[in-house]
Amino acid sequence: MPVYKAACRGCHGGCMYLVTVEDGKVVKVRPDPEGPLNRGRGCVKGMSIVEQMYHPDRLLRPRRRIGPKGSGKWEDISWDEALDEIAGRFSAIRKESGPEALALISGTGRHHLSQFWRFGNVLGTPNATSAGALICLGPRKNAGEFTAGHFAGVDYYGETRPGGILVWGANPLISGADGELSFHMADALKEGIPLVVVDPKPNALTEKARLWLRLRPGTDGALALGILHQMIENGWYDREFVENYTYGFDALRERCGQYDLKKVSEITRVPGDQIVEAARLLGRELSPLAMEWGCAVEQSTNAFQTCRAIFMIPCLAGSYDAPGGFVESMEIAPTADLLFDRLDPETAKKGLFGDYPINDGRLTPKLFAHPYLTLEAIRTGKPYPIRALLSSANNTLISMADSRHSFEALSNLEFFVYMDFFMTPTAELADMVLPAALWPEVDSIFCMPEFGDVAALSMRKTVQVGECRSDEDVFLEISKRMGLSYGAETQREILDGILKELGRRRPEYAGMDLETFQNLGWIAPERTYYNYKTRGFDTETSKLELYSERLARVGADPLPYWQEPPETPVSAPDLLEKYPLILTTGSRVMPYFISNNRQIRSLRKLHPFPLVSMHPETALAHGIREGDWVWIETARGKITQKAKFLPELDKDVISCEMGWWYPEAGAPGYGWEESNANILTVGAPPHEAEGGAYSLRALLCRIYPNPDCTIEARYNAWINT
Ligand SMILES: Nc1nc2c(c(=O)[nH]1)N[C@H]1C(S)=C(S)[C@@H](COP(=O)(O)OP(=O)(O)OC[C@H]3O[C@@H](n4cnc5c(=O)[nH]c(N)nc54)[C@H](O)[C@@H]3O)O[C@H]1N2
Ligand SMILES: Nc1nc2c(c(=O)[nH]1)N[C@H]1C(S)=C(S)[C@@H](COP(=O)(O)OP(=O)(O)OC[C@H]3O[C@@H](n4cnc5c(=O)[nH]c(N)nc54)[C@H](O)[C@@H]3O)O[C@H]1N2
Ligand code: SF4
Ligand SMILES: [Mo]
Repeated sequence: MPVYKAACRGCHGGCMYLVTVEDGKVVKVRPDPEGPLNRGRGCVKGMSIVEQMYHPDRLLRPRRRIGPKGSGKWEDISWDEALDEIAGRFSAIRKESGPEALALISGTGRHHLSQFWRFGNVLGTPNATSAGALICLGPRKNAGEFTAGHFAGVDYYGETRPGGILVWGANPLISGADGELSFHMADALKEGIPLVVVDPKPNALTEKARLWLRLRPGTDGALALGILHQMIENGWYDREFVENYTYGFDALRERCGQYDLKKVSEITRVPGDQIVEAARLLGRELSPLAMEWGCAVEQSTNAFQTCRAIFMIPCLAGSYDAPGGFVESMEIAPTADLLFDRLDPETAKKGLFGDYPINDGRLTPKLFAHPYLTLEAIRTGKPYPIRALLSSANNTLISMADSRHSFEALSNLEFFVYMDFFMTPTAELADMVLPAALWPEVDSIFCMPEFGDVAALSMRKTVQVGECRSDEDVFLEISKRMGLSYGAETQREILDGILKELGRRRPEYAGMDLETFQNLGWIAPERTYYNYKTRGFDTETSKLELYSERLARVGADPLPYWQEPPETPVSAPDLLEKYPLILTTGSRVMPYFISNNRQIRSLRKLHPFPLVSMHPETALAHGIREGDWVWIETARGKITQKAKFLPELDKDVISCEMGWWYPEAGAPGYGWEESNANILTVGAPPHEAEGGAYSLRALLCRIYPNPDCTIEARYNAWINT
């Protein structure tokens, strides 16, 4: 029986698997003991791939809606029919209303994301957007690029082990890889590598941490500046590094002076002595210092500047690109060419970017339409109508802020094409649904340029399931049928181009063809450290830019600053009487990836219901016992989740899960309004000034019991069928 090496993409990815195929079907998968990142380890998501691939509800062929929108009535059609209709309607809209009347939406980083942006440029529309990006990884990555010229990650792989890890607004034991794979954090814990954790909520890491800073949600920027202030004033930083390799230290020092201990402690609720201790540990004692940070710091109206401040902590400690430290991204393999030059400059100006310099081309070459503003244009026809939308890998109703707003917008589309593995509540609003290939069904080259990447891995098409196709293949086909050049005739050409560029960057792999790469399964070049010492930083000043002239030139603050989020006890005291509690949403759980996998029974059994965490005294004061279903209500609406007690949580902080819908509730709604955190959130301005991020981690809410909830009964009737 053939056994193939293939990279799993059940999360952001990185585990190599051995995939056994029998009679054209995948029959078994097991983590590859030699996988360079996972070394024989895997998680429940990866291990459930056979169940996912052959699930009876899997979409296997394209379908077209036959009833009214949202009626749940569909007919199967052929790919030819589907692609011709899409190409025909897109071409007509493009001709009548301009390419900007076509929009694209995606989500977090999947295998086809670079080609998603490429497809937007090929169509000639600047209105390509994502429900992730500007509240996930974008701000962290931009902070890295605007400060050091590159992003950085933890060096778990070299001979020197980290001397300490700062874990900020992330729970990598569960959410890896959003940084490195979770196994590495588990190993670090076992080895006793000391951690400093910044999180309002207790978890397995806060329990073991040398220091846990339990801050008020949404105050990360103030805490980071407060820690930097203590590091600088107490001399707990690497003087040699600062003198030789940084730009703007005195200006940063002056800015940090505004964040004295008393003020920061008041804002964040972290006791002053803990802020000082954190600065000492991070700046001096725990060396080399590595850092895992998460999207919690980005889902805020202060995202980018908070990320800049946090990024500077391991840098000032002298641990940037140090063995065992916070190491520069190796950028081993390029992604597919985004073909920016295809976008007509006049059309590009019409993009729905908002007045945000990170998105509108003033600060980076990559254009990024704002997801809320794009949905708002779809909803209202202003500033101009968006007539068609193609959604690839984004369950908008669940993951985008303000779900009811998304519902109104998507219901208003003239032509909506949606691509996924399964039907979802968002799919039910579409006119056409396309079946997407899962990871063992796609050929691709994968490397995590965003993280402390150490390998390029092979994604491998091992079998064909139904008529499922990869998203990138569909982008190429639509382009061809519209008479637009995709810059390649086949996906193979694009992969060959990537290998060619890889060989240019790493001459030891020059001339390698796809078959060789796929048989090897991966390549893992050696890391070199302290690259800045030989070639300077990849910034305009060749230094690490604490002060950024680039930001100053577009009128953005050249130094990090902090601002209170728009809906907190401090900024919206008038709401407190009705909504006295602080709500943060998110908190990943192991079996799911955002809104995926709720229909995979083996996974669902591991975590059948969404949990809302609260202090026991707060619960009791509201008549709630542990395990009760609870209403969580904000000024936007209410949802229900099951109560979990956490005595170490602040009494006025509530934390609920995101990503919930109920496949067992059936079409067309699948219970999308019942437990979906984004019923509670806000996508409308005020946004973050630099990139337009919005707050998902600091809102005001109230809670009360929901004694009549039928979600469990419905689940029990379904789970063993
Ligand atoms: N198993 C699994 N893995 C995943 C995902 C998944 O859904 N499931 N999702 C992937 C994606 S897209 C991403 S972005 C990452 C996300 O992974 P993480 O960044 O780890 O995100 P969360 O687990 O949502 O939240 C992390 C921590 O932030 C804390 N937090 C909440 N509010 C605040 C705050 O205001 N400040 C601070 N400092 N902390 C706060 C929460 O208590 C939680 O412990 O995970 C990726 N990996
Ligand atoms: N309230 C709140 N909202 C959040 C967050 C939060 O913490 N709190 N987190 C945010 C973050 S960090 C992110 S990144 C976004 C993520 O948002 P998204 O990445 O858009 O996640 P989902 O909405 O789960 O949409 C993913 C859909 O794509 C499908 N899919 C997966 N892989 C593929 C593929 O290869 N091809 C196709 N066609 N479909 C695929 C899945 O089956 C699923 O239905 O959500 C954000 N929303
Ligand atoms: S951690 Fe991610 S890449 Fe590894 S097995 Fe799980 S889902 Fe797959
Ligand atoms: Mo994300």
